[in-house]
Amino acid sequence: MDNAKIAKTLDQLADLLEFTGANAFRLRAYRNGARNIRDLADPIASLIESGENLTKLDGIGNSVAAKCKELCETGKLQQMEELLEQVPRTVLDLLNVPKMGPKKAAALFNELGIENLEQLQAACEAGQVRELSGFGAKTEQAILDGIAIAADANKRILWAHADAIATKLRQHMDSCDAIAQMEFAGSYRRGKETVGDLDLLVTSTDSAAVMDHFAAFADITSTIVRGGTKMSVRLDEEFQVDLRVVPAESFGAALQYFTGSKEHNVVVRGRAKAKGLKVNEWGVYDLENDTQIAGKSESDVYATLGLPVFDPETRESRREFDWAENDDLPKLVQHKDIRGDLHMHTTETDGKNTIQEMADAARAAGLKYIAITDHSKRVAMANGLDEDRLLAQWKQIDAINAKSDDDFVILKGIECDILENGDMDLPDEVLAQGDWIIASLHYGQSQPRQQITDRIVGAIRNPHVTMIAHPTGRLLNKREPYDVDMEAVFQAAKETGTLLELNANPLRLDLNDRHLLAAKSHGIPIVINTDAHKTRGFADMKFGIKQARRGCLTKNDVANTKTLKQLKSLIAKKK
Ligand code: DGT
Ligand code: CA
Ligand code: CA
Ligand code: ZN
Repeated sequence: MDNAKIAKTLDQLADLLEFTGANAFRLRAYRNGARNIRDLADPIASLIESGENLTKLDGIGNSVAAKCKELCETGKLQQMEELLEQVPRTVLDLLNVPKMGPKKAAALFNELGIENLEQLQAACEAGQVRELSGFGAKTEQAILDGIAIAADANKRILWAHADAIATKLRQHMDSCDAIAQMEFAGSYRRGKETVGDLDLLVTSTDSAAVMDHFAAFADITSTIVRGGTKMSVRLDEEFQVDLRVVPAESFGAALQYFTGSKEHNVVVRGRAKAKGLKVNEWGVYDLENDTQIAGKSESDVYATLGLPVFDPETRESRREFDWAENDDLPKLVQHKDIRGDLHMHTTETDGKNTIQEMADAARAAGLKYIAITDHSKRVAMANGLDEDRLLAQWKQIDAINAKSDDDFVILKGIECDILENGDMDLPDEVLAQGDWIIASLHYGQSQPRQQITDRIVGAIRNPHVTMIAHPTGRLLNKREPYDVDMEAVFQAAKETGTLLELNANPLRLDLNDRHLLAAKSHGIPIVINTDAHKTRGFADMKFGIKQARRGCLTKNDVANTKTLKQLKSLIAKKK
């Protein structure tokens, strides 16, 4: 069992205990343990195997250690099974409603008997929720607004999560001798930010052997259907994987078809028809005599239709067919193009590593420059920096740069909060002394559209601000974006030469793909940043790259592919 699964189970245990009114101290211990286990570099399972005493780890006491051991040895928790007899599992869905803490959810369950999202919706609509103490009409409306996001969270998982599952499944399938070719298709291959299910395609002459091997994948908890060429299973009782076994002469056609998107395929089929051809998951056929003329490889299929092999990330029927028409397909940005990372935190605020450690890790990851951008003082929870501490940190960065013996450079930055009233959290004369000033919004996120827009546009008009971080504030499956007029943001960014971020954190991926495409058409440079809070956070860059490709960005559209010199001239253009 991997650390993410252990952490998730401990969190669920704490949540379930909350519904039964268990003591707060125990709950905190489980939740703390879960958080620490998520951050751990070593797999808990192998620590246990090598006889390590888990209580030596930060935030792990006796009770958490015992639960970890039980989970790794038996795959489940006895206590959890017992709790699930008292409290239905669906009550956990209530916790996916934004701003719904475990206390509120427990009150809904215990006082109104609400066990799932449908019942929650009905109770809100009947005005019962507002009658509970600590709720009120406003909370009731907020819950009602949030039910859709909670329902979605049940259906789709983050791309990063799907990627972890796909990687593990691929490893498992690699040892199946009956498989000739294998590829994941669907939204996962297209790099969509959330994935509904995984679609795995293989070629083989022995479908039964492939399915037997697939069925032995350890995370499968049930088989939905097994037929001659298709098998569907559920992992952990929630996530679905579809396996399709196809003959080699159809592999390309199946890959093209099942990669989608549906909208992209509608246009592809139209193309075929206009040429007197028919295309489906088995191949491309001549309509006149019904003979197959392509299907073995994806490039054959597209070539027969007079089309290029589109990067999967662009197959959404947005601009790709126009680009193909004009022979102007963008060459999408790649991970190896990235030269710097311009948003990260250190131990000075809520990060886990020092400036030096972040710099060393960035060097090791092949970067040429970084910006240290800790929080400003408004973010008190993260011990945000005031003027004095910030200026002291910048001095320290000067000293580290001075004694460095290569050309790696640390830029002096800050992630300065845009306050509720629109002011910047730090004075202009301080911001003027930095190299790289990020503005972002963490408070007052539910203000009305005009107010939020004014705050962000106001920050863009500040001559010292070089970039807006996570411009819409959304958290996938957790929180809707702020209500902001993005067209106004793009206009102001364009006029002033302000850069916009694509935050690579798999939970954010903010800007989204459509916004990136819009920013690109305005000529606004995008910066792909990890917002790393520890050295391992740099690994998130790959999620940002995927999203940038979804937004059809080229190397030239991305500011942190530039040399430091080019980047500095971009910063100098800020008005
Ligand atoms: P997901 O799983 O909801 O994240 O999104 P997809 O795109 O992976 O959708 P999925 O798994 O239902 O189907 C995979 C691909 O197969 C889809 O992108 C296009 C193709 N496909 C599936 N069903 C249909 C259909 O009824 N019509 C057409 N034209 N294509 C389909
Ligand atoms: Ca799918
Ligand atoms: Ca599917
Ligand atoms: Zn940040």
